[in-house]
Amino acid sequence: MYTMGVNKPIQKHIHILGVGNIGSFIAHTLRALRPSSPAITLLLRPAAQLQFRANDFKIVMHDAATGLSQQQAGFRVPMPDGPASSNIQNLIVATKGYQVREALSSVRSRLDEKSTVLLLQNGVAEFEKLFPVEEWGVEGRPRVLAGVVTHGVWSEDRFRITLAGRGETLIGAIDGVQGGLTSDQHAQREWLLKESWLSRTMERAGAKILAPRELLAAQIRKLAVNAAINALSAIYKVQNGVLFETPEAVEVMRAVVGEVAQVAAGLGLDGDFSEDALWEHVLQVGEKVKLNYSSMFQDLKAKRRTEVEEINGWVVEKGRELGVDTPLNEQLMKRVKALERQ
Ligand code: KPL
Repeated sequence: MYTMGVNKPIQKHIHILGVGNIGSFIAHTLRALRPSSPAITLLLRPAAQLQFRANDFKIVMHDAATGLSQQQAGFRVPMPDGPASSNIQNLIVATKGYQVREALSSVRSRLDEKSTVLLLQNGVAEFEKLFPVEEWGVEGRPRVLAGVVTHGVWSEDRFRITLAGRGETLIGAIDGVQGGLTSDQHAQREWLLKESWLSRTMERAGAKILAPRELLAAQIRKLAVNAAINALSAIYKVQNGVLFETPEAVEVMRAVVGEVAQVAAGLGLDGDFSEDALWEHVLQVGEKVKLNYSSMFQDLKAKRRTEVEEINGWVVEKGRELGVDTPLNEQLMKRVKALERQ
């Protein structure tokens, strides 16, 4: 721990941007850390601040496996007249994938090369797209990690979440779809994973740290899960588990995963990305989150834009680049987009 003056410890600080289901879950987990939990500021919009106030400034989590509910308090929220421009040391971005750039812009002046940012979206985060040199300069870009979250979390009300299935959080350094970090970048990212306070704190909170090359592989496995489950569960308005009990849905999901496998084959990943291996992974995660309502189901229900473009749409786009046909992913994307418009 860093110290200031004689004995006065400076509490390390994490800001969280995007406090929906996953953001609330991560904030709750970090706040519950013992013997010491970090200071956490939730960067909430004014309307959300009112909702947070109505919830007594607490995040309540009901764990469906144990039947227990736990509440965490002591979160900070930005003061209307506070030092909004102070530097952010550690930022977790848990917004939807399509909101990340805007979210980062909103705190742009508070981030610099000494800040560490952890991105927690569905889909595949691409460093150069999110932190373009024209906007950030080569030197000014923060250190960036990305995480893959397979916990099943849903909510009836804001800041009151249900952990319907405990999955895992995997954290790694972004290597880009083309891969190929320089050895300098590699060393820097190895350092980030092993030494950075944020990744060590996330590790204390149960996250697993991946070697740099493993992140993209984990993202693609998760993408197979989301591509198979999310759109169908949203279209048919069912819990994740219902899909696995319905033979027609299983057939479609398997074929969707087959398309992801073909795209993955073109990405030159380490490991087994055959249709069988990816399907096995989808079955394993599907079992853990069978009682959950997928994020896409929840988004459509709440009339929010979904992440279908970042999930099935990403498969279609990469497929085009690689010359792989992905008609089922395209069809699912179109159907969800049509439902979004209704
Ligand atoms: O990531 C998810 C999501 O809903 O977005 C799963 C793992 C499918 C849990 O519902």
